[in-house]
Amino acid sequence: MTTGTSQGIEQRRVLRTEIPGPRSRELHARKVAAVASGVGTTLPAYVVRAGGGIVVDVDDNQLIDFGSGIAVTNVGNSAPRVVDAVRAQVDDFTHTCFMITPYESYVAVAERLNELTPGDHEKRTALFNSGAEAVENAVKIARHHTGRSAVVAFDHAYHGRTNLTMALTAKNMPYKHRFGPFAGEVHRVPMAYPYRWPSGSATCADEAFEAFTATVRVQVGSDNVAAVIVEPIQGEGGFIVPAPGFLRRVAQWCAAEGILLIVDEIQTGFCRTGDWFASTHEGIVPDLITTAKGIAGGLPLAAVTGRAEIMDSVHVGGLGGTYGGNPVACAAALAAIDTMQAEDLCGAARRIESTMLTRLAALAAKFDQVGEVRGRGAMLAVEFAEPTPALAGAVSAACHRTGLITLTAGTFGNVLRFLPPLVIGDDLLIEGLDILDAAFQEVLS
Ligand code: PLZ
Repeated sequence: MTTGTSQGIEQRRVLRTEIPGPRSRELHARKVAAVASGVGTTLPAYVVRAGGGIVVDVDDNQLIDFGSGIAVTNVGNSAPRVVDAVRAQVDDFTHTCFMITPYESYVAVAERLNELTPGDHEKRTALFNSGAEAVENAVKIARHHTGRSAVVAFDHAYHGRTNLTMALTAKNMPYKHRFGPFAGEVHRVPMAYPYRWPSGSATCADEAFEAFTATVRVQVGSDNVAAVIVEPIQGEGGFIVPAPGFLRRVAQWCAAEGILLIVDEIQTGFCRTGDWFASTHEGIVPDLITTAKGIAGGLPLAAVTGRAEIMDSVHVGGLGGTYGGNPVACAAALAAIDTMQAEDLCGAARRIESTMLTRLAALAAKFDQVGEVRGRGAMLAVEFAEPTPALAGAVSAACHRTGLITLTAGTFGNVLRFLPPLVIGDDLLIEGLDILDAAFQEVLS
């Protein structure tokens, strides 16, 4: 666990100016003039350095990171092993294109993913650059293997911003609005979302499963469906943990119908939920699994890992891309995975859960605007009962002003989500939770 300093940065909050400070505001004026306004900014404090769980801005403020760049820096920012591996790789070579002249690190990342992902069947992996690209490729592979075209996705799902992944993503604003027409053959089914299930959480899993099978059978036809794609905890949708048993039944049903199960672990993967992958908690073994984000400690890398016979059904040359599995990103991934193993970051995520859940439950008990506290490991959230962004936005803004990086989520924008780096020290975690308490107090009482 990171205590004291990390990458030379003391692991505590320091506020020297208001947030954002004067130099950040200057940079932000340049951003507004130069960068397309469609690219938003959650907290316009411009970063100069980061290490462990601290982000340092241009005004020399030290912010506590409860976002990890959206579940990416699980090993901490500029994790020492990642920094060393990237430096060494950049010295040796930066790019050849794996499809032209290959190198060992790509193969080694594939071997590690084949071993770490759920299921002890034979697997193969292909590497890409972003989560959306991995999802696109998982769908390509599933279609090719099955000879079927339809894909089924869930309410509240998020799978990316490219054309096919926009079609898979559920929420219109901001992801899809006026960006259509979208890719065809994508069908949507209800998610077993206990907190907002109309007849209550007790009936949620059964009714959602009935609705899922009925929709697929009646509206799509099971034998037209190549794949069902699901996040084992829905990320952007609001850290929705599916009702117990729901995903297991979906997985069993898919297997019986010859439908492939693609589990999107892009946000949940790499120790985030207290295990290597959240599928394990659900007792499901994906046919194909997509990973990205936490895989490489901040360098862009993504993967599709799956059953060997499915992955190898694609003709030679059918998968690839110029940068997929770039050697610098692969070096970072091997170092990030080593870090997770050496420092038992799955155990760290479980410890973060026990510290944070107690504090979040206390907030829920104190403020009746809170509807539910939920999540797993270091992927925890507070959903406000009112399905509007007002309270989550106001609490998050209060955190930002006082030096804590927090993110919101949810179909209704009413979820505060917490994704601290898994190396965060206890002191920093508690300091962050104290700031959160004060923000709740300021906004809600
Ligand atoms: N699948 C489950 O969480 C990315 C999106 C941020 P990329 N989530 C963060 C934003 O607003 O763009 C994500 C995810 C799941 C796929 C993706 C897409 O991954 O690397 O952003 O393409």
